[in-house]
Amino acid sequence: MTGAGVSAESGVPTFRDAGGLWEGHRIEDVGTPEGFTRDPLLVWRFYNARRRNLLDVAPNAAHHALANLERRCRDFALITQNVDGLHARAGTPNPIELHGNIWLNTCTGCTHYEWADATWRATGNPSAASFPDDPRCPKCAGRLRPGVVWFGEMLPDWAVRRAEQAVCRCDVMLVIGTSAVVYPAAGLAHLAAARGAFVVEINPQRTPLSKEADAVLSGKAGEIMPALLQRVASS
Ligand code: BV8
Ligand code: ZN
Repeated sequence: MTGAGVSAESGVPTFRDAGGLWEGHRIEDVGTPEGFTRDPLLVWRFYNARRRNLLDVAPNAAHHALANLERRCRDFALITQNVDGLHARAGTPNPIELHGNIWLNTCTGCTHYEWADATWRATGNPSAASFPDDPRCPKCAGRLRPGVVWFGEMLPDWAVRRAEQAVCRCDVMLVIGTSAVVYPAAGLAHLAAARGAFVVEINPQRTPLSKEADAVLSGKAGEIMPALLQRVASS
């Protein structure tokens, strides 16, 4: 399971590190449905700024090592709290995106949804991506919102179910680059431990999970994951 730290070496700001995404913004204003209802243009400015930043970043060695590890493992699941889509761009076939995807737009008035970077995917030209500040639904003209999970919102059922099945059957769970404070995602590591998995935390900082993990590898994901892959490949 990964958090924002796995994308830090790609140049994507984390949330709670110094200079992180939440600085300059109150979570209540840009990370909740109430904030979106109160000021949708502010929220769209926040998400469009993140989308623009993502045009200039690429998956890093940690994303690639995880995609490579999956190809070597008989039974592997990649769970992420991240919405940046970098695991998929690194070749992970079916990332379990617990908190949605920043490139998804969903309609507040009907079931319509669309990929905001569809033109980019079609043309391979990132600058073709558009960033309207108040996008509307082509079906009902309702306001579109970013297809992410905000605080106080339920996570997608399919994602929680797949994630729980994976952590209940795994022998080893790597918890990479997360401050382990946001639930229910953070609870997955505790569930894995309770089911007897060997839980490894990979993070330069200690977190509330550190004392429960079976092993803590202190360092950057972009350095530790390739080394771990090397060890697995040679064993
Ligand atoms: C829910 C949106 C049921 C997408 C995010 C009171 C009222 C209502 C709810 C609650 C409440 N009290 C608690 C809750 C539950 C709440 C919660 O957990 N709150 C916490 C903060 C106390 N959770 C929810 O609301 C969830 N829904 O519970 O629904 C419900 C419904 C109603 C009422 C009650 C319950 C929804 C949670 C999802 C929220 N959406 N983001 C987006 O814009 O991205 S959360 C946001 O934080 C991101 O998704 C992010 O993924 C997530 C966790 O952050 P991290 O990924 O860990 O990132 P962070 O910056 O924190 O840490 C980075 C780490 O990386 C650090 O440890 C750093 O050391 C490390 N690092 C840095 N560089 C590197 C590195 N590691 C490795 N290598 C490096 N190079
Ligand atoms: Zn609609």
